[in-house]
Amino acid sequence: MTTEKTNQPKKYKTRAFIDQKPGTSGLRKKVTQFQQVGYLENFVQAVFNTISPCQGKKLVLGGDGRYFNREAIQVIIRMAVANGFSHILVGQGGILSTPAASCVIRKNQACGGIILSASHNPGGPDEDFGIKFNAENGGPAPEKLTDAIFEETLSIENYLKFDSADIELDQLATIQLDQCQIDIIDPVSDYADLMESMFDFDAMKALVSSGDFRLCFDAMHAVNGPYAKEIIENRLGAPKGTVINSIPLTDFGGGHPDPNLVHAHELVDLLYGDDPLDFGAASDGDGDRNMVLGKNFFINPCDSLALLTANAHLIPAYADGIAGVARSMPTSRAVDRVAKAMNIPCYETPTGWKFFGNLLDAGKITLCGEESFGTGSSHVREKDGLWAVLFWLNLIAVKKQPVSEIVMNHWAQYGRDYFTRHDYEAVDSAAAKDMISQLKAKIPTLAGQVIAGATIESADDFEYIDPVDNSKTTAQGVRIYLTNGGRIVFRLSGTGTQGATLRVYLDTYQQNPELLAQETQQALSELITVAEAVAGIKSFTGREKPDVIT
Ligand code: G16
Repeated sequence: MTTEKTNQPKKYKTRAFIDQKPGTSGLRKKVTQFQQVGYLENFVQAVFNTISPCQGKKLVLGGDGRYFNREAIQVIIRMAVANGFSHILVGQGGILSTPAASCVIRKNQACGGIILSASHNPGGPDEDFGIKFNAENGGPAPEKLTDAIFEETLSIENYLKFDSADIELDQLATIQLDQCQIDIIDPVSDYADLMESMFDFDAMKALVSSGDFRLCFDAMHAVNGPYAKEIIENRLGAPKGTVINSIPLTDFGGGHPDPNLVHAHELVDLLYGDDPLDFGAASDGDGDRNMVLGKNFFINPCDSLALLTANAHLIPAYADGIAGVARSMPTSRAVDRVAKAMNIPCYETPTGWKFFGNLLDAGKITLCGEESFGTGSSHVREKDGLWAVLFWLNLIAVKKQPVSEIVMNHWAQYGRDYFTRHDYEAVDSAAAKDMISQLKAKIPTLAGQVIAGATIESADDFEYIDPVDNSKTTAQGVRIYLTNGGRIVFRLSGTGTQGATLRVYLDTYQQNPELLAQETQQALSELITVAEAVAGIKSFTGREKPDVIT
């Protein structure tokens, strides 16, 4: 153990910032905003004030390794010590994936953790940074906590920080700083052990080392590289080089660490070429999102949730059954059909992983997921990219079928929910808000109207009452249901850092066996026309087409 010399904690005067309201997942802003004097410190002090007293408590700290991660870690350590924490667990190199942070918080019974990430948003000096607080259950702070943190940021006048030298982050060590023990921990091992305890590693080893099954995991130069190397290559024995882009870089190699068909193009090329691999997967900046691909085959995240639910009994961790499932409102209703057949409850929550926390803690659900490439379970309180990939590998090892066959068999049994999301990014905020408010104004008169040939059955602005604590969350997106089974949802993203991002979600159900293998945009083309006719997307946004289609 090394002991660092410190001075007394200093109380620094600061001025409040008015823009520190956490969004869907923490506070996300440009790096340059975080670099303003006192900006990071104010938010961190607001967190500490909200959860005070901090004396004697344990805190977990880590991030996705993006630009400004290391600097922020040093600041937060000094502040945490000055605020009286007795123990801080920091991922080596300042690294902890979001699900691993959740795992470490739970395993060590910490009072919570600070995770530094802007998820799938790009990194670098002119790109994005983010910070979020996870509570003692390991999950994102619920709304009442983020609201309280925001209130605190508006009136903050001082923050506490020690004046001490930087902590060495790259060596596993225990350092005593004043009254606080700081452990630099291996960021991977606890998480990898948890995964090994949940899945049938023997069956998966046989699959990935058989030579007949070729796979690739694209870590997208982001945090999951070391985790995927340890689990997929070292513990499961996949050939070296199976994990690509495995070293976390501060700018993610200049790309978007967003596992979708657009941004994970290096992986997509390997799964859709002349000689495609059997299985491909990618995860995002902080390791909580996932994309899974089969040979020439994309698994929509909504379908993935439905399939994992239907097949959970084949996985050791869920062999005794699952209590229930949940999906975010815009996610397709594919999982609802499976839950109905299994006679288990299915909850519909607002967008944001924090809304699953109470349901998981209360044991009402075991699996949950979102259209935004997030799937997870009660093993931690975050969505978990690598867990979803391992779940799929375990499933393939048991079923001994190609990915496409597994999915098509599922559609044959349950029908298929075609789903797409159209994103209009960085649009003028006022225009986007205007579009949504005009749409809301139309809600009372929409039912019964025929628009672009489709009859509207009902429309509303989604509200959620948490079944555990009865808290109410309003204005979570405009839902329009058509009599033909189609659904359109409009909402503004809560994770962007520039202007507004309009998300239009479209899904429809198809049972006709002849029509289960259509191209998604084609299958949804009529619904796309209705969405434009009802909302006037082009005229409000000034865009002819979406920037990103997933
Ligand atoms: C976060 C949240 C997710 C949400 C996603 C998109 O994910 O944890 O629950 O679905 O943002 O949110 P929005 O539509 O408001 O942009 P991540 O992976 O970005 O942390």
